[in-house]
Amino acid sequence: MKIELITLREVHMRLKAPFETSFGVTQERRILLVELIADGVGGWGEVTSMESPSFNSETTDTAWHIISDYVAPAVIGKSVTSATELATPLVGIRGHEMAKAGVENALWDAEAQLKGVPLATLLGGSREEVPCGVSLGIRETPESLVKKMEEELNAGYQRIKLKIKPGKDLDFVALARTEFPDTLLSVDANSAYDLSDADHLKKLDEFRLLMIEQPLQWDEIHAHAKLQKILDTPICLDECITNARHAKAAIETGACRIINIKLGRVGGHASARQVHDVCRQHGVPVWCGGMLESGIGRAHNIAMSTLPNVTLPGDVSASQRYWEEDIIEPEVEVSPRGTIAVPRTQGLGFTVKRTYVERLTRRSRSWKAKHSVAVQV
Ligand code: OSB
Ligand code: MG
Repeated sequence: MKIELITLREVHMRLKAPFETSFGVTQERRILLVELIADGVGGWGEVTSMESPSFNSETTDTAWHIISDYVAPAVIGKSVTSATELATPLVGIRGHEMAKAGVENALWDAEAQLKGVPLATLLGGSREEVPCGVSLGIRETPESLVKKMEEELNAGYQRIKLKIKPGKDLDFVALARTEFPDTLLSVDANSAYDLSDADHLKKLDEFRLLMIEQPLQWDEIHAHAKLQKILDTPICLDECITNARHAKAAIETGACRIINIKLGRVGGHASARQVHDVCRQHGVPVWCGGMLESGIGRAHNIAMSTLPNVTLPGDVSASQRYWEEDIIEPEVEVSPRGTIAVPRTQGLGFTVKRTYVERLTRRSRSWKAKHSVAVQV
C-alpha cells in the first residue's frame, strides 16, 4: 500500500450536554480527523486528544503540530504491506500517541477496504456484537445522578460508570448503589486522588464496584500497586497505560486487575492489540474506553472491541448520547440489551458524511506523495 494523500482537518462539534470530569468540563469539541488515501482507497481516523492537556499531555493543537511537522512528512509516499508497519517510520517520534493513532488508524481502515474485509476481521476480532456501558459525568446532586442512571439503564446499557472527584464521591456512589443494588457499577477518578487518600478510597469497597478507574496520578504505576494491596475493589488503569510495556509493568507489579484500552492513548490499533495480548496472557480483562469521539473514532472503537479479551462492557455508546447529528451513516445505535452490532461491510463499516464534515471543518491541510518519475539518461 502506497500512502498517496493525507488530509488533516479540524472539525468543531458541540456535545448535547456538558461532560464534567475531575479535570474539568467539556462541551465544545475541537476534533482532528485524518483522511488517508492508499492505493486509491480512502480511510478515516480520529485524533482523540482533548482540547487542553488535562487527560494526557496532548491537545488538539499539539496533535495538529505533530502530524503536520512530523507524522505526515514521515509517512507520505511510503509503501507498507500492513498498517502495523507504520510504527517503523514513526519510531523517532516520542509520545504523542493520539496524533500518531489518528494517522495509523486511517491506514487500518484503508487496508481493510483494500482487502475487502471489515476492520474488526482484519484486527483479528470475531465478536458480532459488543457489550456497551455508559460513562456519566459528575452531577450537582446524587439525586440527579440517579435519575440519569435510570434513563441509561432503561435504554439497555449493561454497566454504568460514574465520574468522581474529592467531595463528589461517597454520597453519589452510596445512593447509586442503594437505588440499583444489582447494576454493574464502576467509578473513574481521572487521577484526582493520591496515596494519602487510601483510607478514604477504602470506603468505596462496601459498594461492590466492578472497578475503580485511575484513582491516582496519571503517570504513577508504583503508587497504584501500593493502593491495590489496600483495596478489595479492582483498580483499572487508564491514563497510566500508553503501551504494552506499561501494561506488563502494571500487571506484574500488581498495580491493576483490569485495563481500559483507548486507541488514541496507546497510539493506534497495532499497539492496542499488543496491550490486549499482554493482558490476555496475564488473565487481565480489558474493555474499550472512550474520549467523547465523533462517529469515526467510535467506529474504530467498535472494531477494537471485537477482540477476544475485550470481555467487559466498554464506554462505547450510541451516537445520539453525544451529538445532535453524528458525522457517520448510519449513526451508532445500541440495542435494548445494551449491545452494538458490529458492521459486516468492509473497512470501518460506516459512511462518512462528507458534506457535513466539510461544513464542520475550520481548517485543513493536505500532503501529496510525489510521483516517482523515471529519468532517462
Ligand atoms: O477517563 O474515560 C475517561 C472522557 C474524556 C476524557 C477521559 C475519559 C472520558 C470518559 C468518557 O469517561 C467516555 C465516553 O463516553 O466517550
Ligand atoms: Mg478513564
